[in-house]
Amino acid sequence: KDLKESIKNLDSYTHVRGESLYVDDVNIRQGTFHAVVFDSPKAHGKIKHIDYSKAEALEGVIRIFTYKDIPGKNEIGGIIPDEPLFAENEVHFWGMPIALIVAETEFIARKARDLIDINIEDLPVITTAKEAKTKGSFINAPRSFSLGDTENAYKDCDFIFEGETFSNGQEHLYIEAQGAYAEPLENGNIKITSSTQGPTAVQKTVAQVLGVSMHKIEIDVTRLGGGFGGKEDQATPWAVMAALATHHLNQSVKLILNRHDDLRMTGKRHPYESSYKIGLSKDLKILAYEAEFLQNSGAAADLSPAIAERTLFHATNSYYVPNVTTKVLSCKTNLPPNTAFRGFGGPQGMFVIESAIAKAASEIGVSPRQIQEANLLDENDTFSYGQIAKQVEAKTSWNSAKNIFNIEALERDIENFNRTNKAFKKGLALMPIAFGISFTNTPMNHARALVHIYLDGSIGISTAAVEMGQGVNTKMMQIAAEVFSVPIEKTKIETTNTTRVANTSPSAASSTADLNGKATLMACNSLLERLKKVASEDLNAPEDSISLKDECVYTNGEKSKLSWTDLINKAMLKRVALTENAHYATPEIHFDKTKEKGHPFAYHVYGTAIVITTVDCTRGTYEFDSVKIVHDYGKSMSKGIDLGQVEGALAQGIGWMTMEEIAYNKDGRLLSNALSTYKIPDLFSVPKNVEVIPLETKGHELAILKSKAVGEPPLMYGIGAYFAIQNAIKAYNPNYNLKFHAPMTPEKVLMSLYQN
Ligand code: LUZ
Ligand code: MOS
Repeated sequence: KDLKESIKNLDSYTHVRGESLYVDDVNIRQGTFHAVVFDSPKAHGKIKHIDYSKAEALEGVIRIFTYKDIPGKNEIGGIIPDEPLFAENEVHFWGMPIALIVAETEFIARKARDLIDINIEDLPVITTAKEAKTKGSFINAPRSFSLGDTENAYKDCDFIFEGETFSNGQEHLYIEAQGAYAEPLENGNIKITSSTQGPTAVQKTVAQVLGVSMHKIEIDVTRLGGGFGGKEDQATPWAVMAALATHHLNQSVKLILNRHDDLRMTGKRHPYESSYKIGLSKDLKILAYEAEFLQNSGAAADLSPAIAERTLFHATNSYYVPNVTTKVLSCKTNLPPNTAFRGFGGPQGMFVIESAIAKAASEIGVSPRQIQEANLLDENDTFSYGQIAKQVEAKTSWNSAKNIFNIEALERDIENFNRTNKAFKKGLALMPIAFGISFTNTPMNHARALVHIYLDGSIGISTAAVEMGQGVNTKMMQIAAEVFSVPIEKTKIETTNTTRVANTSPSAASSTADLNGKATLMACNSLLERLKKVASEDLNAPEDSISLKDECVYTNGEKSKLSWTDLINKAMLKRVALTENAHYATPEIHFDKTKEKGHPFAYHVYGTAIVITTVDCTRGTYEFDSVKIVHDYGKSMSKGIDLGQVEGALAQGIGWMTMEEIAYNKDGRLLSNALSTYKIPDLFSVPKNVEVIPLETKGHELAILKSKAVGEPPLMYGIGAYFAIQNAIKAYNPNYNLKFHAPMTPEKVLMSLYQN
């Protein structure tokens, strides 16, 4: 049996039985307290007065903690130290934590929250990036990438177009809200169960806020009910608050946000306001491209500077443009600090160049697909950041998609449909992607694995990987099962715990399986070498003749008398170590921020999607008939899991581009604050038909078992949905003036259909 073909996400067994453990399922110890966060009811202002007395007097309230109770630093910022755990004298966004109410029950803590009186003197509220730019309100200095010479290149262009785009934020909507459970151990040590993608960030920040050493703080993660980037940085504050209360009360404290609190207090995908200038030759080559990206960073840096950087990395998507100037400004506003979200700034960058191409195509009077096709990356082309493109699959995936799905026939069918239908119009768009794999911050690209073989031959594996539904645990088990040739049931993934694997990077950047998988592979291979030596001595056969197969030792391909468990027993008797710890750091990558040049990515993931939509021109509603994809998995090590990642990312990308609409009012209050006002794709709105064909390639050496990273790249296929709808609108209304303002909600579609 081939595990690559047949393996399922092994978490599904406990999921469907309702037995999977999340933070809220931790067995809480007797006497555990429950906490609720008191947050700012204003987006910007000076705190004049807070009266906690009525809340404190409520029966069952244990204590209310504020910044005054912090023994260490009131600072949780990761990249830039600009974010307090609790507001001191000013509030900077609606939902900013001010205090933690600890009570005997969550219900009491919530009741107490309503009894707090706060008086805030209003300060001016900035909600948009443009406004922040006008007022000079920034997180940090702008970043800029350049290749060639755009100024000169425009002189050679036959066509030049300029325009503006907007893409809105996106709510992560992990099914499991943010939360943590802190318990006191002896000697002031604290163990925290956290729903985090980054256990080390939590450990480090707890230590910093409590003013204790990291070794006193243990973080444990079984799995998350989704993360999508929302728990890369923003799982931290809740864990820190729970730990702070535990530190003072010497009692366990549980803090789980409810959906309303989570939506209001946490940051989202960054909205971007951008402008572009694109120059093309008569034969549709993009000769020059300029873009300025205004990132709405929110009230603190969080991961914004890294996200801004990735926008620049992906500003030209899968196209080769010889002359590029891009600039990104992280604009400080009074929204909750926006944060990592699947794609990490890449999708925002790609939307702009796709908009520029759509605009150019419409003005020149060609199909956008002709411009896309004329500019796809080739082997040895240079990205604007200096990396030379290798093993490029831009054209292969594009041509495969066109051929396999017969693009001419699809386009003909749509033309026929549109000619014969008045009330419904169809639209089609192609969406090629190229996404760089690695943390763009080179030092983060490392991981470790700790592998034990127990004396009965079963195997326990600890890594830095956090399971969040992406199936990484299954992939890690597959690696061990394959190296030792034992059934996957003989392997187990332990919880992600900072005492077993320390100083870890978050599970993010699509890199978790690559980094932790390579470390696991190294650890398993070291153990295998050791075991081969034991077998060689025992069987009196040369080491290089030994192999393992189906739980047996083979010599020169002949089955020996030694079984896998016999071999482990022999190793024990010979006092051979059956534990190994391995460290992996991605080779070859580097980046020089002073020059903004380097080779930041281990490799790129490519693919092409064809998105087909039908718009109801009476109502403005739309459906997606089909999405047809040729995707570059490399050599997928877990076909079912990887297909699931593509399908899920696609739905999420389509949601971002079409129906998910975050709204703040001008006072900075979140209006889309419930699932009645914020819609994500459900079973009825995902594409009716999704076909994903793997591109045949040889895979990449830096990908785990040549199986390329799959978490984020397919989200960007969803960008095609915007342009497919736009093409359907054009088919109905020749007066429609192209606008690039995502999401393309039914309301906007309706307005566009009847614009004249
Ligand atoms: N997180 C991060 C990420 O810290 N650095 C990255 O480059 C990244 N890329 C994608 C998603 N998360
Ligand atoms: Mo991320 S957007 O936490 O990979």
